[in-house]
Amino acid sequence: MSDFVKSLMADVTAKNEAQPEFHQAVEEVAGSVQVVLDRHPEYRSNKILERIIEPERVLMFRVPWVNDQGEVQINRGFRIEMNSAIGPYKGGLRFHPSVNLGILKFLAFEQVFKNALTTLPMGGGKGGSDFDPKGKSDQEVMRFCQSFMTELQRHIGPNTDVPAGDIGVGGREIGFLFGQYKRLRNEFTGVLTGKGLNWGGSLIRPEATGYGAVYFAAEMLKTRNDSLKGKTCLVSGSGNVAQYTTEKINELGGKVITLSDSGGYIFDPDGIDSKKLAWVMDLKNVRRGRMSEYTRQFKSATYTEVDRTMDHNPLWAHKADCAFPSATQNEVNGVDAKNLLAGGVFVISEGANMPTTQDGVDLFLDKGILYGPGKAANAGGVAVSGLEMSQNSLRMSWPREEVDGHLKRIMSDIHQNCVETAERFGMKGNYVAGANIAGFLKVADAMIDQGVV
Ligand code: NDP
Ligand code: 2IT
Repeated sequence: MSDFVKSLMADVTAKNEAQPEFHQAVEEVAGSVQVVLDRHPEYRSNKILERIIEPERVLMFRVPWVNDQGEVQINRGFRIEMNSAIGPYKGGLRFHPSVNLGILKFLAFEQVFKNALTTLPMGGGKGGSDFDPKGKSDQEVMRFCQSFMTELQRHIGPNTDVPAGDIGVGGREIGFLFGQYKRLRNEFTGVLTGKGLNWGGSLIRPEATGYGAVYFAAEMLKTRNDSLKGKTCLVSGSGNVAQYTTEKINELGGKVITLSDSGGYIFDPDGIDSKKLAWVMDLKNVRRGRMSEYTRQFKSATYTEVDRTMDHNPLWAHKADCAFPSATQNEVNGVDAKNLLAGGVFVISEGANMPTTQDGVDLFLDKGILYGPGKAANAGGVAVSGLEMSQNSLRMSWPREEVDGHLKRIMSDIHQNCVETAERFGMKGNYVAGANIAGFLKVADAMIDQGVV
């Protein structure tokens, strides 16, 4: 680590106590952009990186609501408005009991660079709550969403800050949040993305993150004159991103042999084909059940429960060609990374945000495999959110093929930008450096143009 990064990290850790995920995300970007700062002293004298790591605004608020038993519940709500240099704050909302300030700051920080890579005019933000939607009735989720939006609405707007979904926030939650915003503000605007199709949503938005992560993998494979056809793939998670990752891999001729949730994972050596995937989608999106039920339905599969005493996740130890971590942060550690390499995996496209720990990332880069970091590989979701905003502004909706065409082109442009930028800064084939530097340059130049704000 250089002296600059060391002293920056000493400041970051002192000022942002107990936020290990935020420290981790900052350290990775700082390590990548060091070479840029050396070549461009104006970024250093303008304290660009020091400004980027300080959110423009952090909102934290009480979310009181009443459960079905009539008891008062209190959750904590957040919105991190990280950076608006290139457009309105944009990024998802996460509802999960693990949510805290540090996790949302890491996500908002990553979002700034990701959104810059999409080629669309979006700043970075993230928000959410420690509310756990699991086991709650639709009525409870609605009351929670209404209370959450009652405070959030005063801070957001279609030209200010445009939230969307993330873990625990899908179509149902976006509907309840949008309804309350409209009621309180008396305006029908594109203030959220991921909306229903008949009230301002965009075709392909539900599919976009997963499809995009697979398009990104296909682009990486293309650099080696290869494709996804016939490739065996490991996918983690079983939510929005994992589902559409699986759908697109199947479409392109690959085979998915794993899926998971926080309880455990299933291994299905016959592959999770479109019929099995339809069953998983019903299980997760309609019945809101657990992956453990899969083996009762499909005898070809085995289920392994999560064992927190293990130093690795056995999902990543299966033999395969490609891996798509699509559940959550730090789900692939150094031991998992070793296991992936030992099992033959040479393509990793991250659907989740920061799913790999730094020692894992270092190992992948060391071995020179095709490693697409989340902020590039999963940018398709927010990119189509940007297209939803455009359609809302035009008061139009584009056909499926048109949005999918834009998504494909954007993923290919992001890939190209990562490749060229890494090469320009002497790190050929390093998509981490490429993504971090390309995202940084766009935001840094906009910040310089706009003065010290
Ligand atoms: P969902 O809520 O739809 O699904 C999340 C999945 O991950 C579930 O299977 C869930 O299991 C599992 N999971 C969540 N937290 C944990 C945990 N702590 N340990 C183990 N498993 C966990 O979320 P998404 O699919 O939308 O998001 C998945 C990842 O993709 C996240 O990292 C998110 O930030 C990222 N992402 C999402 C985008 C989007 O458009 N939705 C865009 C870009 C990135 P369980 O049901 O048991 O909780
Ligand atoms: O992490 C992400 O990029 C998302 N959760 C999607 C954000 C968005 O605004 O669509």
